[in-house]
Amino acid sequence: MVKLETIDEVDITKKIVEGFHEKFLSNVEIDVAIAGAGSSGLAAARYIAKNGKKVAIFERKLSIGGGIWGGGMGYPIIVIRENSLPILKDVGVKFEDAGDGYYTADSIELASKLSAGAIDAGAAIFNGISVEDVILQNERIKGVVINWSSIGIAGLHVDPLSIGAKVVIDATGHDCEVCKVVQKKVGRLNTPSGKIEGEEAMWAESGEKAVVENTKEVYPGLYATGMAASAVFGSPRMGPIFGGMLLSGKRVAELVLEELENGQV
Ligand code: 48H
Repeated sequence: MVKLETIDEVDITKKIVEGFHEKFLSNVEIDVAIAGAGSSGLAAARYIAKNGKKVAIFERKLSIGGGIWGGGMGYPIIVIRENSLPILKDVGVKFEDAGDGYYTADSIELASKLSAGAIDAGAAIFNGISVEDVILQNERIKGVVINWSSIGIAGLHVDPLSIGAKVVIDATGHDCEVCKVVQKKVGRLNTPSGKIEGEEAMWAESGEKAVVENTKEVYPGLYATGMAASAVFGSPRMGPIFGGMLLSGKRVAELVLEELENGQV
Protein backbone atom coordinates (compact mmCIF):
# COMPACT_ATOMS: atom_id res chain seq x y z
CA MET A 1 0.00 0.00 0.00
CA VAL A 2 1.54 3.37 -1.02
CA LYS A 3 1.35 5.95 1.79
CA LEU A 4 0.64 8.97 -0.41
CA GLU A 5 -0.71 11.12 2.40
CA THR A 6 2.28 10.87 4.75
CA ILE A 7 5.88 12.01 4.64
CA ASP A 8 8.06 10.00 6.97
CA GLU A 9 11.49 11.19 8.14
CA VAL A 10 12.84 7.65 8.38
CA ASP A 11 11.63 6.83 4.86
CA ILE A 12 13.50 9.90 3.58
CA THR A 13 16.70 8.66 5.27
CA LYS A 14 16.31 5.19 3.74
CA LYS A 15 15.69 6.55 0.22
CA ILE A 16 18.78 8.78 0.37
CA VAL A 17 21.12 6.11 1.75
CA GLU A 18 19.82 3.40 -0.60
CA GLY A 19 19.98 5.75 -3.60
CA PHE A 20 23.57 6.77 -2.86
CA HIS A 21 24.76 3.23 -2.18
CA GLU A 22 23.25 2.01 -5.44
CA LYS A 23 25.03 4.76 -7.38
CA PHE A 24 28.32 4.28 -5.51
CA LEU A 25 28.38 0.47 -5.79
CA SER A 26 27.73 0.63 -9.52
CA ASN A 27 30.86 2.79 -9.87
CA VAL A 28 33.47 0.95 -7.80
CA GLU A 29 34.88 -0.80 -10.89
CA ILE A 30 34.85 1.45 -13.93
CA ASP A 31 36.63 2.11 -17.18
CA VAL A 32 37.73 5.65 -16.39
CA ALA A 33 38.01 7.62 -13.14
CA ILE A 34 38.42 11.39 -13.47
CA ALA A 35 39.68 13.57 -10.62
CA GLY A 36 38.10 17.02 -10.88
CA ALA A 37 34.90 18.32 -12.49
CA GLY A 38 36.19 21.51 -14.14
CA SER A 39 35.86 22.29 -17.84
CA SER A 40 38.39 19.70 -19.01
CA GLY A 41 37.15 16.90 -16.72
CA LEU A 42 33.51 17.47 -17.66
CA ALA A 43 34.28 17.58 -21.40
CA ALA A 44 36.37 14.40 -21.09
CA ALA A 45 33.57 12.64 -19.19
CA ARG A 46 30.99 13.57 -21.83
CA TYR A 47 33.00 12.19 -24.75
CA ILE A 48 34.09 9.03 -22.92
CA ALA A 49 30.53 8.28 -21.75
CA LYS A 50 29.11 9.05 -25.21
CA ASN A 51 31.28 6.21 -26.50
CA GLY A 52 29.71 3.73 -24.12
CA LYS A 53 32.46 3.57 -21.48
CA LYS A 54 31.77 3.65 -17.76
CA VAL A 55 33.20 6.86 -16.38
CA ALA A 56 32.89 8.65 -13.05
CA ILE A 57 34.18 12.02 -11.89
CA PHE A 58 35.19 12.58 -8.27
CA GLU A 59 35.00 16.28 -7.39
CA ARG A 60 36.40 17.73 -4.19
CA LYS A 61 33.88 20.56 -3.88
CA LEU A 62 30.10 20.34 -3.58
CA SER A 63 29.74 22.40 -6.74
CA ILE A 64 30.98 21.20 -10.10
CA GLY A 65 32.40 23.38 -12.88
CA GLY A 66 35.77 24.32 -11.36
CA GLY A 67 37.02 27.66 -12.66
CA ILE A 68 34.30 28.14 -15.27
CA TRP A 69 31.89 30.03 -13.00
CA GLY A 70 34.18 32.97 -12.32
CA GLY A 71 34.99 33.66 -15.99
CA GLY A 72 37.71 36.35 -16.04
CA MET A 73 38.38 38.12 -12.73
CA GLY A 74 34.82 37.42 -11.65
CA TYR A 75 33.16 38.67 -14.84
CA PRO A 76 31.09 35.58 -15.73
CA ILE A 77 31.99 35.54 -19.43
CA ILE A 78 34.44 33.23 -21.16
CA VAL A 79 36.22 33.76 -24.45
CA ILE A 80 36.87 31.08 -27.05
CA ARG A 81 38.09 30.81 -30.65
CA GLU A 82 36.28 29.18 -33.56
CA ASN A 83 37.97 25.78 -33.14
CA SER A 84 36.07 25.04 -29.93
CA LEU A 85 32.62 26.19 -31.10
CA PRO A 86 31.64 22.58 -32.00
CA ILE A 87 31.89 21.64 -28.29
CA LEU A 88 29.69 24.59 -27.26
CA LYS A 89 27.18 23.62 -29.95
CA ASP A 90 27.30 19.98 -28.84
CA VAL A 91 26.14 20.89 -25.32
CA GLY A 92 23.81 23.68 -26.48
CA VAL A 93 25.71 26.70 -25.12
CA LYS A 94 24.83 29.95 -26.88
CA PHE A 95 27.72 32.17 -28.01
CA GLU A 96 28.26 35.53 -29.60
CA ASP A 97 30.65 36.59 -32.31
CA ALA A 98 32.71 39.23 -30.52
CA GLY A 99 34.78 40.15 -33.60
CA ASP A 100 38.48 39.65 -34.41
CA GLY A 101 38.02 35.86 -34.31
CA TYR A 102 36.81 35.84 -30.69
CA TYR A 103 33.56 34.40 -29.42
CA THR A 104 32.07 34.91 -25.97
CA ALA A 105 29.73 32.76 -23.90
CA ASP A 106 28.07 33.06 -20.50
CA SER A 107 30.17 31.12 -18.00
CA ILE A 108 27.11 30.22 -15.92
CA GLU A 109 25.49 28.68 -18.98
CA LEU A 110 28.71 26.84 -19.89
CA ALA A 111 29.18 25.40 -16.40
CA SER A 112 25.55 24.25 -16.24
CA LYS A 113 25.26 22.81 -19.73
CA LEU A 114 28.68 21.14 -19.73
CA SER A 115 27.74 19.44 -16.45
CA ALA A 116 24.38 18.40 -17.89
CA GLY A 117 26.18 17.22 -21.04
CA ALA A 118 28.41 14.89 -19.03
CA ILE A 119 25.50 13.54 -16.97
CA ASP A 120 23.19 13.11 -19.97
CA ALA A 121 25.90 11.17 -21.81
CA GLY A 122 25.96 8.72 -18.88
CA ALA A 123 28.86 9.89 -16.71
CA ALA A 124 28.46 9.62 -12.94
CA ILE A 125 29.56 12.60 -10.86
CA PHE A 126 30.37 12.29 -7.17
CA ASN A 127 30.72 15.61 -5.38
CA GLY A 128 32.31 16.36 -2.02
CA ILE A 129 34.83 13.54 -2.59
CA SER A 130 38.58 14.10 -2.99
CA VAL A 131 41.07 11.89 -4.80
CA GLU A 132 43.95 11.56 -2.35
CA ASP A 133 46.00 8.70 -3.80
CA VAL A 134 46.09 6.09 -6.57
CA ILE A 135 46.13 2.30 -6.76
CA LEU A 136 49.52 1.47 -8.28
CA GLN A 137 50.48 -2.10 -9.10
CA ASN A 138 53.17 -3.50 -11.40
CA GLU A 139 54.08 -0.03 -12.66
CA ARG A 140 50.54 0.86 -13.75
CA ILE A 141 47.84 3.05 -12.19
CA LYS A 142 44.81 0.87 -11.51
CA GLY A 143 42.40 3.29 -9.87
CA VAL A 144 41.94 6.10 -7.39
CA VAL A 145 41.86 6.31 -3.61
CA ILE A 146 39.11 8.59 -2.35
CA ASN A 147 37.75 10.12 0.81
CA TRP A 148 35.06 12.58 1.76
CA SER A 149 36.50 16.09 1.40
CA SER A 150 34.89 16.97 4.74
CA ILE A 151 37.10 14.39 6.47
CA GLY A 152 40.21 16.11 5.12
CA ILE A 153 38.89 19.55 6.06
CA ALA A 154 38.17 18.34 9.61
CA GLY A 155 41.64 16.78 9.81
CA LEU A 156 40.22 13.44 10.93
CA HIS A 157 42.26 10.26 10.69
CA VAL A 158 39.87 8.18 8.58
CA ASP A 159 41.16 5.68 6.03
CA PRO A 160 39.97 6.09 2.44
CA LEU A 161 38.24 3.70 0.00
CA SER A 162 39.41 2.67 -3.47
CA ILE A 163 37.83 2.75 -6.93
CA GLY A 164 39.19 0.40 -9.59
CA ALA A 165 39.62 2.03 -13.00
CA LYS A 166 41.37 0.93 -16.20
CA VAL A 167 42.47 4.52 -16.75
CA VAL A 168 42.70 7.58 -14.48
CA ILE A 169 42.57 11.19 -15.68
CA ASP A 170 44.02 14.05 -13.65
CA ALA A 171 41.69 17.01 -14.31
CA THR A 172 42.45 18.79 -11.03
CA GLY A 173 43.58 22.03 -12.68
CA HIS A 174 46.66 24.11 -11.79
CA ASP A 175 47.54 21.87 -8.82
CA CYS A 176 47.74 18.60 -10.86
CA GLU A 177 47.15 16.77 -7.61
CA VAL A 178 47.04 13.18 -8.89
CA CYS A 179 50.25 13.61 -10.90
CA LYS A 180 51.95 15.11 -7.82
CA VAL A 181 51.01 12.02 -5.80
CA VAL A 182 52.33 9.71 -8.52
CA GLN A 183 55.56 11.72 -8.84
CA LYS A 184 56.08 11.40 -5.10
CA LYS A 185 55.52 7.65 -5.16
CA VAL A 186 57.27 6.56 -8.37
CA GLY A 187 59.85 9.27 -8.84
CA ARG A 188 59.74 9.36 -12.65
CA LEU A 189 56.97 10.63 -14.95
CA ASN A 190 56.70 10.68 -18.76
CA THR A 191 57.88 14.30 -19.03
CA PRO A 192 61.14 15.67 -20.47
CA SER A 193 62.73 16.03 -17.01
CA GLY A 194 60.93 13.02 -15.53
CA LYS A 195 59.30 15.42 -13.05
CA ILE A 196 56.39 17.86 -13.10
CA GLU A 197 57.74 20.68 -15.27
CA GLY A 198 55.60 23.45 -13.75
CA GLU A 199 53.21 25.89 -15.39
CA GLU A 200 54.72 28.86 -17.22
CA ALA A 201 53.66 32.53 -17.08
CA MET A 202 50.79 33.94 -19.17
CA TRP A 203 51.02 33.62 -22.95
CA ALA A 204 47.52 32.95 -24.21
CA GLU A 205 48.24 32.00 -27.82
CA SER A 206 51.05 29.60 -27.01
CA GLY A 207 49.25 28.19 -23.94
CA GLU A 208 46.05 27.43 -25.87
CA LYS A 209 47.93 25.36 -28.46
CA ALA A 210 50.27 23.70 -25.99
CA VAL A 211 47.56 22.51 -23.59
CA VAL A 212 46.09 20.28 -26.30
CA GLU A 213 49.53 19.01 -27.37
CA ASN A 214 50.40 18.35 -23.72
CA THR A 215 47.27 16.29 -23.13
CA LYS A 216 49.08 12.99 -22.80
CA GLU A 217 49.80 9.95 -20.71
CA VAL A 218 51.88 10.97 -17.70
CA TYR A 219 52.49 7.47 -16.38
CA PRO A 220 51.03 4.11 -17.50
CA GLY A 221 47.29 4.35 -16.80
CA LEU A 222 47.37 8.06 -15.91
CA TYR A 223 46.59 10.97 -18.26
CA ALA A 224 46.53 14.72 -17.60
CA THR A 225 44.09 17.19 -19.11
CA GLY A 226 43.37 20.92 -18.85
CA MET A 227 45.58 23.05 -16.61
CA ALA A 228 46.94 19.86 -15.05
CA ALA A 229 48.44 19.01 -18.48
CA SER A 230 49.93 22.53 -18.74
CA ALA A 231 51.44 22.21 -15.27
CA VAL A 232 52.83 18.70 -15.74
CA PHE A 233 54.36 19.27 -19.17
CA GLY A 234 55.34 22.90 -18.57
CA SER A 235 53.36 25.18 -20.87
CA PRO A 236 52.08 28.76 -20.40
CA ARG A 237 48.83 29.70 -18.73
CA MET A 238 46.26 31.37 -20.96
CA GLY A 239 43.79 33.17 -18.69
CA PRO A 240 40.02 32.96 -19.13
CA ILE A 241 40.01 31.59 -22.68
CA PHE A 242 38.42 28.19 -22.17
CA GLY A 243 38.66 26.67 -25.66
CA GLY A 244 41.91 24.91 -24.85
CA MET A 245 40.36 23.34 -21.75
CA LEU A 246 37.41 21.96 -23.73
CA LEU A 247 39.62 20.73 -26.58
CA SER A 248 42.02 19.15 -24.08
CA GLY A 249 39.08 17.33 -22.45
CA LYS A 250 37.97 16.05 -25.85
CA ARG A 251 41.54 15.06 -26.73
CA VAL A 252 42.07 13.08 -23.54
CA ALA A 253 38.78 11.29 -24.22
CA GLU A 254 40.08 10.29 -27.67
CA LEU A 255 43.39 9.04 -26.25
CA VAL A 256 41.73 7.07 -23.48
CA LEU A 257 39.13 5.54 -25.84
CA GLU A 258 41.95 4.51 -28.16
CA GLU A 259 43.74 2.78 -25.29
CA LEU A 260 40.56 1.09 -24.05
CA GLU A 261 39.52 0.00 -27.53
CA ASN A 262 42.93 -1.37 -28.48
CA GLY A 263 42.40 -3.77 -25.60
CA GLN A 264 45.69 -2.78 -23.99
CA VAL A 265 43.94 -2.61 -20.62
C1 48H B 1 38.96 15.80 -6.54
C2 48H B 1 39.78 17.88 -7.11
C3 48H B 1 41.01 17.59 -6.48
C4 48H B 1 41.16 16.30 -5.89
C5 48H B 1 41.13 19.59 -7.28
O1 48H B 1 40.52 24.18 -11.95
P1 48H B 1 39.58 23.52 -12.89
O2 48H B 1 38.56 24.36 -13.54
O3 48H B 1 40.48 22.73 -13.97
P2 48H B 1 40.52 22.72 -15.57
O4 48H B 1 41.91 22.32 -15.91
O5 48H B 1 39.45 21.89 -16.13
O6 48H B 1 40.25 24.20 -16.01
C6 48H B 1 41.17 25.18 -15.68
C7 48H B 1 40.51 26.55 -15.70
O7 48H B 1 39.49 26.61 -14.74
C8 48H B 1 41.58 27.52 -15.36
O8 48H B 1 41.91 27.61 -14.17
C9 48H B 1 42.25 28.26 -16.40
C10 48H B 1 41.84 28.16 -17.83
N1 48H B 1 43.26 29.01 -16.03
C11 48H B 1 44.11 29.74 -16.90
C12 48H B 1 44.97 30.68 -16.08
O9 48H B 1 45.79 31.37 -16.71
O10 48H B 1 44.85 30.74 -14.84
O11 48H B 1 38.84 22.33 -12.15
C13 48H B 1 39.56 21.43 -11.35
C14 48H B 1 38.58 20.77 -10.42
C15 48H B 1 38.04 21.75 -9.36
O12 48H B 1 36.64 21.69 -9.35
C16 48H B 1 38.64 21.24 -8.05
O13 48H B 1 37.79 21.44 -6.94
C17 48H B 1 38.85 19.79 -8.35
O14 48H B 1 39.26 19.76 -9.71
N2 48H B 1 39.90 19.13 -7.58
N3 48H B 1 38.76 17.02 -7.13
N4 48H B 1 40.11 15.45 -5.94
N5 48H B 1 42.31 15.94 -5.29
N6 48H B 1 41.83 18.66 -6.61
